Amino acid sequence: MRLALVLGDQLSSGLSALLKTDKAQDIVVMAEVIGEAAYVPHHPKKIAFTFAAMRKFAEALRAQGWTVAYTKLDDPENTGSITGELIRRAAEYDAVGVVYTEPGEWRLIAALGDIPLKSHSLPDTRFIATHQEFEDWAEGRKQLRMEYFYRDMRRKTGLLMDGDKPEGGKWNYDHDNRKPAPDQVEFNGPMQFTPDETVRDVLALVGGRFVDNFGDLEPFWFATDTGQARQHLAHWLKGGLPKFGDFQDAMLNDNRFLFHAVVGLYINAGLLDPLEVCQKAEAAYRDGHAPLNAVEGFIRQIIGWREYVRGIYFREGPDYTSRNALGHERKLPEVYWGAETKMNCMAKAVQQTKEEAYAHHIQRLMVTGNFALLSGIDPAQVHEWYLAVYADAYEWVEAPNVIGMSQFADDGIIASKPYISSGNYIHKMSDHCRACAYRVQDKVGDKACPFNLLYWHFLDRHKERFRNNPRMGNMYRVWDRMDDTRKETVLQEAELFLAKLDAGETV
Ligand code: FAD
Ligand code: DLZ
Ligand code: SF4
Repeated sequence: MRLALVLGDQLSSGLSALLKTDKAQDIVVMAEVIGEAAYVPHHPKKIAFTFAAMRKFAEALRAQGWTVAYTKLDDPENTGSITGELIRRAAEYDAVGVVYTEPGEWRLIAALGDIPLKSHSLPDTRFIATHQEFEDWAEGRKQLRMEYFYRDMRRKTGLLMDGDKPEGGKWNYDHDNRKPAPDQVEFNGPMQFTPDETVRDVLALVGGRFVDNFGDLEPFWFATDTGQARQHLAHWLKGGLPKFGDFQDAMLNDNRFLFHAVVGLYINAGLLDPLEVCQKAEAAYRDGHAPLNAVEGFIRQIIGWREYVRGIYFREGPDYTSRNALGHERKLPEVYWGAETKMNCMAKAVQQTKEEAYAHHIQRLMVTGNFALLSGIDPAQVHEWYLAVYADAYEWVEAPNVIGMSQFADDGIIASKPYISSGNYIHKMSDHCRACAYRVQDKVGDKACPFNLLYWHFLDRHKERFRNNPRMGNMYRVWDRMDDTRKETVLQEAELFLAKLDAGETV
């Protein structure tokens, strides 16, 4: 008899550890443990989602005939760690060893590798590309650009293919996407579920144990099993997908989700299969329900970006999260933990993060990420924040997005130039600036938008590194043409702003 480990983000009936064990004799081990719940201060909604989905998945396995040894967080025998639980259960059941699917984090891979039990690690087959396929693709390339990898994934899955050609003649329809914020959003957002008994039990547990963590536990409306997640997906495919592409990058004061799918948490936890999600989106295109730019854009996020960042995480190795190519050392400001700020875009993104454990891609990249990069915040602290606060955050997907794409701390493995912008970009894509104490038009002075000041400060302090980057030439030409007195004022005001930030003053 062997143990089959199922982690909190492995809640898929087709998990390799389940396929390679036998429900007639092997025992599934699942455990809510403080080691996983507290290695970063996860958002209470994320912890509740994980535990509720784990409990329901355990029930579903039992209904299929599995024996599940499930440990609840407050069980008196709980040893507090995944490895501790495996050792305890191995002794209890006299197991000869443990079978597990590779975890999505180097920390757990190392811990399981050291376990004093006969153990067998299996590949996580819930992804489209294997590690070897990504390695083969990356081998010998000077630059690992997502676009080319994505095309291979299109060919491999057959999604949006017309024979061996891309549907519609182009691989990528981003050109038609990225419109500024719409006046009206006809979609009423993600499907919301009333907590059932399992969820209510978990809410009581999490509410009692994680009161000090950043984030609101309630209202809690996430789907917590595959059936609900599929209902949520169907609701979005009908109402959200058709406009997904157009307004993918837009932000609005009074609409947190716009046309986004809010499926990351369900796919990453295993409740939805990424291929199934993409096939359903493709069917919406083939049925004439959604346009190609929307469907291609959505599918690219999943079989392109999602697979690509995973490839990078595993290729780059365990030290990836401690990279700091730009030498940024500033402490993460309290603004990220909800301290008052006059910057409306930051206030909106952080408040929404606190209430929903969710922000969409552009809020993460061009508001909170942009601000951290421009301000020179230590990327390891930025990484921990993102890992903690989003319900969809697991290291394999979060770290490449934060360390690589957002903070350029990997020295350009993922991004060919830093994702930085002045306030102008936020102004163009949102209505945030209209309701802000700062003035986005002001480049200097009392009311100058901090993003405007910090943008030049960043370019100036990193000029040796970026001046010759072909994609940044224009930015430096504008800076070079500015007269010296103006440049000095900009830099002094940026310094003053950063000093206030460091001193914990309201900025
Ligand atoms: P949609 O906008 O509706 O997109 C659909 C799906 O595409 C997502 O659910 C996701 O599965 C996939 N996807 C889109 N962009 C990416 C991407 N860059 N990398 C990987 N998958 C992508 N995504 C996570 O799943 N977990 C994270 O911890 C995470 N951290 C991020 C941190 C930063 C700084 C940035 C810039 C992006 C991060 N992303 C992360 C990617 C993206 O922001 C989220 O996947 C997305 O916002 C989730 O919301 P959604 O389901 O509504 O996505
Ligand atoms: C995120 C999370 C949390 C909060 N709690 C648990 C837990 O108690 N037990 C568990 O098996 N998994 C949990 N997870 C998910 C793991 O942290 C995740 O499997 C690893 O980070 C690898 O991706
Ligand atoms: Fe953000 Fe600047 Fe616009 Fe204010 S003015 S919302 S700080 S971009």
